[in-house]
Amino acid sequence: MALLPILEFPDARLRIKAQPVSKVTEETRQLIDDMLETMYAAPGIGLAATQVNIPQCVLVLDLSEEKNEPLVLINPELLHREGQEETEEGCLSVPGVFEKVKRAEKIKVKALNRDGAVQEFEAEGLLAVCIQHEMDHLVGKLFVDLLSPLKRQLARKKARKDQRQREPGASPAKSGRGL
Ligand code: GNR
Ligand code: NI
Repeated sequence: MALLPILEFPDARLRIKAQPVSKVTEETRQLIDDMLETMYAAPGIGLAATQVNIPQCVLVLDLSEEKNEPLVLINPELLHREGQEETEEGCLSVPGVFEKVKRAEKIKVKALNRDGAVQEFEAEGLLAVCIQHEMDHLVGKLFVDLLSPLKRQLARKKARKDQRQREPGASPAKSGRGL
């Protein structure tokens, strides 16, 4: 098992469209185990392979309190979506930014599991939100892309500012209002 570095906005590699997994192998399962470890350590409730610089259609989730109910989706497809809900989202690749995003309230998903078997199920609430958020990562989309231009701009500025503060010296902070 290994902790994988998580790419952060505005890294261009977050925009790469992931390729479907042609065959679920031991290598895929190794990636899944590393992704789960990375997600739990972050900590987060979901992680897409794109975020760890592996452009393959693989995502992991765990919304349980005990962090012992991992969900693995390989080559996920949305078969159905209905309703709309607004939830405050965050993203491990956009640290420090939390904004409300509108998504389908209920979805039906088809995907392979870690054994390569087809699974089909319905999801709603935070699980549905999270699956849609992770599937967006697989097509190079971030939740900040769904915000109004003004909020997206603010998110971009905040991300830059936070990055400067975490890596002092890399790019000196501007004076004034920090924009
Ligand atoms: O940990 C995460 N929490 C979260 C909260 C609300 C909506 C989506 C998410 S996903 C996020 C982890 C992440 O960035 N996955 O891509
Ligand atoms: Ni994310």
